[in-house]
Amino acid sequence: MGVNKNNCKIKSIRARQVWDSRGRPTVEAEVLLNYNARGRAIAPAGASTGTGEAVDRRDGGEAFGGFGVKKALAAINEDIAPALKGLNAANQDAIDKALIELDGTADKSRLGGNAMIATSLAVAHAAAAAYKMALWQYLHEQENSGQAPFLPLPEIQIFGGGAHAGGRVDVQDYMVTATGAETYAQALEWTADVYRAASRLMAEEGRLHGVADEGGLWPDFDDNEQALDMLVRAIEAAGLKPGQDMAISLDIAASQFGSKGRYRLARDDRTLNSDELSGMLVDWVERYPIVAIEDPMAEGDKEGMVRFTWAVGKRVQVIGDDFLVTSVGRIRAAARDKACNAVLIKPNQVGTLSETKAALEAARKAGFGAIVSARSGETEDVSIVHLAVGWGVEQLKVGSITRAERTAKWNEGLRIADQLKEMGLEGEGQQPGGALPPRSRFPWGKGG
Ligand code: 2PG
Ligand code: MG
Repeated sequence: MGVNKNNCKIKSIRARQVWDSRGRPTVEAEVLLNYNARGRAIAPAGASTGTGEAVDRRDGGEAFGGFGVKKALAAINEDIAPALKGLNAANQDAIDKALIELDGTADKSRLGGNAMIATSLAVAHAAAAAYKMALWQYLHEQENSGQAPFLPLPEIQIFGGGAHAGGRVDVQDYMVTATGAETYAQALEWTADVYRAASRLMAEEGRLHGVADEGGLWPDFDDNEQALDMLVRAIEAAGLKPGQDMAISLDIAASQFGSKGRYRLARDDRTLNSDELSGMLVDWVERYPIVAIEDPMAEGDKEGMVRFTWAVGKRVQVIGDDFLVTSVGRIRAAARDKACNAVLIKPNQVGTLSETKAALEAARKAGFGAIVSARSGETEDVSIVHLAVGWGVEQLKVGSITRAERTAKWNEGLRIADQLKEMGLEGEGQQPGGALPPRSRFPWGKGG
């Protein structure tokens, strides 16, 4: 890549407090290299988190409802900055190893997963800047896969529920995914049509309460299934064919309303055991154009996950989020047990870029699908889009198609699509607007 290693030496790192989409403080790290290449990244934050996630370090106490990040900022300024000074930012593995050793805990609780991921990503941005490349391109070159880069297929929220919308429905994310779209740009256009149609239908029926944490409509449904009917109607009202052009994808986030053996669906006023919840979801898969279900069971309900995957795993993606927490060990175990067939990849769940990449590689080795994902608390940071394109990940989940912290990511994908075209990197015969991954990479594209 022709850049003097010396140019990539870390000169300084500083942290600053910035604000996220829920009005909470969060951590931004800024890394400066010799000759002034610079990189910045901001840590996101979840609301429905898996217990196995890297610790999101917060100050507690009165200020900002306990969500202050002064200690995480101090960890960067006082511990991380001196430790990484002089290291080569282009050697991400060595940087992350240094971070992990400095932290010294299994759950990243000493420095804080938020301090660590902001630093780790900022280092990658700075190295890419030194090479005068966008982050996606820098990562793609390192992949050396010989594959033309493509844009990920978006999974986009239409209704928000669970912990993101005051529990008005129990299921957390009702999303659509444009399985029939030719390009990334078209996937976004179709989704915007569905969102608008859903918004109109909901308002007409007096079921609209505003927007939820990730920009999806905050709905008032009588039960969880009604939301599925509404989604199908909205897809049709947008002039699209449910199941062909546009399919449904759900994040049940079941840990939020139950644990092994007892799931309380407040909206439906019933309590189900693991078998019954699985049965309800299998029934939904039979009756609705659903192609993916995330965290169908609580994170500790491995038997439930195995049963559900056995029942529908050939046709739909069964995605582990809280269940896998971007952990290599958990992904391997899930593959061995056949407890799911896809993984959500969230860098802040694990705390460093190298460990995120390792999780992706473990997923690929297991034959799992992969979805790079934002968190419910987000900012203008668009790093995850670059990770998805640079690493050749098939899918991207960012929340809805409204609110700037969400559209910042979708829009960055549009810019990257244009850049691929400018650089002549789009594969032969591909449509402008960013090619999507081949359908054969998805369980629903394999015809059975
Ligand atoms: C999830 C995410 C995004 P949170 O559960 O997949 O929807 O939510 O960031 O709150 O964990
Ligand atoms: Mg989830």
